[in-house]
Amino acid sequence: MAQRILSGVQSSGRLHLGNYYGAIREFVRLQDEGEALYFIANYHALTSVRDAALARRLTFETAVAFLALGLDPARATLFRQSDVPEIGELYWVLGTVVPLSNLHRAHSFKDKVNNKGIEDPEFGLFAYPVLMAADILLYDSDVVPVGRDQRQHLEFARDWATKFNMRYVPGYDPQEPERVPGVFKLPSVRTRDETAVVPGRDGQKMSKSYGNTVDLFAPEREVEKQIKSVKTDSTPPDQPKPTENQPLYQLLKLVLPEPAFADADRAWRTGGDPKTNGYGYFKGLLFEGYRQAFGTARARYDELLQDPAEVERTLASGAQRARAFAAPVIRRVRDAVGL
Ligand code: AQP
Repeated sequence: MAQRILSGVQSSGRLHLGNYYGAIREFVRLQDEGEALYFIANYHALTSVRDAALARRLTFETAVAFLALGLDPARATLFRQSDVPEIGELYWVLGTVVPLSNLHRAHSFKDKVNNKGIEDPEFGLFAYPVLMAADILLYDSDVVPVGRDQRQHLEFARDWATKFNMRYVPGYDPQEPERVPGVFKLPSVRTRDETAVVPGRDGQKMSKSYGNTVDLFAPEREVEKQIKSVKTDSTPPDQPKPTENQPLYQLLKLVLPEPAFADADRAWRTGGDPKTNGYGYFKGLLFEGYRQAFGTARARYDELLQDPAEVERTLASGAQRARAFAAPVIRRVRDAVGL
């Protein structure tokens, strides 16, 4: 049977190169490898987006971005998280097996609270991994492709599914899950090492909430400005440049096609002509590479923005398919716990 692949992206802001190289590029590849389901995580986004009109617009733009970047609704299911109401029920039931100590250990919660200096974080942000585990388990997924930042959440989902199966399924043995099947299937995580963490302009993980992104669909002039502000060191133009911890170098490697990167790499590592080997020159190369890599997707994005009815039809039919996948799982859950 075809593997079921599931992943999502929050509609919490403009999508960026980290979302693309860390996740969406792989989503598009995987739509030919199995039964792929991708959702727009608009419930998750409510932890940071506090304006209804903005939340709606970002949900729509995230759907448009997925389609523009190559997701084909004939081959993959694209839906809005909030169009599958079963998710709320599973979130609650799953919460009854989640140890609080796990949530206290969640890196992404700690990073967000520290980076944003939040003094009194809300329950929604704290419980985010529980909703994410429900997202993963509700569709009987086999594989979940994500960036490295999400790996811990995936491990939580597997642990809680095991705990739930052991509590509610007599004879369930996590060492031999084929003998007595659990209520939940245990999905495996998939992360590509070379793009596990895409650096932002400041060298930290590129993230919508850190203000360090290079956006996929912002006006070109804005993207050019973002690229110009990528952090570099003070190595003089005619000197060989370091390759470690250099967001500009890492971004060039991701965005430029192989032969163009080989040339850039050579110029980066040798000193020489200050006109061609300064950081400004490499930023220009990155901007040109970006235009070439995303020109077609950006044009498609602009077209789709003009056709909200078509996007809505795609999301509605995606939700219908997703609910059909969720139905047997939620039935098993209700049976198991006595609802
Ligand atoms: N910098 C990154 N490098 C590699 N992968 C990344 N992803 C995000 N940033 C990077 C991957 O993109 C997918 C969708 O992410 P998300 O938007 O749902 O959540 P996120 O990881 O929290 O992304 P942001 O930009 O950091 O959003 P905010 O700031 O709103 O929390 C995931 O697979 C993620 O791994």
